[in-house]
Amino acid sequence: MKTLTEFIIQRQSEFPYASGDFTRLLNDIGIAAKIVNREINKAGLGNILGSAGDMNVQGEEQKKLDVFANEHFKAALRNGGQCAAIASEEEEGLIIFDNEISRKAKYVVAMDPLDGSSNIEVNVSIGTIFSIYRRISQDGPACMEDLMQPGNRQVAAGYIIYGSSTMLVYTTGTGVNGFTLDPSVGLFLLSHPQMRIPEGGNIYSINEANYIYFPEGVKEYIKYCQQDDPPTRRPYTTRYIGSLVADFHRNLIRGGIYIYPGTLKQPSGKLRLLYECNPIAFLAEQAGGKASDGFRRILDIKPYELHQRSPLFTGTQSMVETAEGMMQADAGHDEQF
Ligand code: P6P
Repeated sequence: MKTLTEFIIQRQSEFPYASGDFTRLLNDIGIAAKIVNREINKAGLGNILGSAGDMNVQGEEQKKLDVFANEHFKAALRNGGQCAAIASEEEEGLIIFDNEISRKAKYVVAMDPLDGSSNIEVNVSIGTIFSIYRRISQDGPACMEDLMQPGNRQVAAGYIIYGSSTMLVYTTGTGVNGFTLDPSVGLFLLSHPQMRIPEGGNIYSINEANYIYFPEGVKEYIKYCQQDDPPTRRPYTTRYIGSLVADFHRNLIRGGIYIYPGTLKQPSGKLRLLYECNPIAFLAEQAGGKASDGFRRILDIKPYELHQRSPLFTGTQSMVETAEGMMQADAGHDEQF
């Protein structure tokens, strides 16, 4: 089976930036992923579980593994020399690598070092999400402008899912490929070439506890999913892990829709555009699926700040379009919130 490095090098000729820098950048991410994976897999044995005793910029309790993952991805990207700056869920501001080598780096990275960390203590799959852009600024330190690019400017995006097995799934715009970590040799091996989201999915993923706060279009879509209509495989099955990477990965393989909509309490939703919605949207589209905020294509949204949030409807194209239709039909009739 082909290793991640062999795969990237073999396809390097397809990259307009085939200087080897991207290969090294993706490998840096792979190295950090293996280190984080090792800690996650034995989290119950050491002192790495539980709260770090601090809140992140989002006002969410930081877990020790959140901090561990953030530090290791930051170090791998800084030391690798291919990344000029990172935006991280665990960092309030832009982290600029202002050293001689990184100032000349071509890329910047937005990442969620450990998404779904509230699931760590209960041994449920969690993930790392990353999004890679070519910087806009020329030589010298990177700047905010480099991260304020719409998702359609991503050169690559992916995630690592730390589950029953550990996988790295990524795209550079020519399809989605999945690599499974063989811990016995410490290599990611190509196990899922050219992944495609199946049409005709019948799984919907949404936290229905927020039902009364949902916009009418979402309420309508949930009722649609629950109607008895065997020819369209309804009622659908509902699956909600509470870990975006795990819910998306299942839908990528089985087909389905994941929705985190805007609500009365959080009109822009909970998920962050830069390092959750954009990378997932790039993967969804590259696998033949779709991703929007219910109205606009996620990848066309121009960011205005690092941690801005966006509603997310993503997965099997026809399922997303049905949900969008209900959102848009209701949009003009009455206030959404
Ligand atoms: P809720 C995890 O905190 C996360 O950002 C996503 O991974 C997950 O899909 C979502 O939030 C879960 O949020 O409000 O349903 O617990």
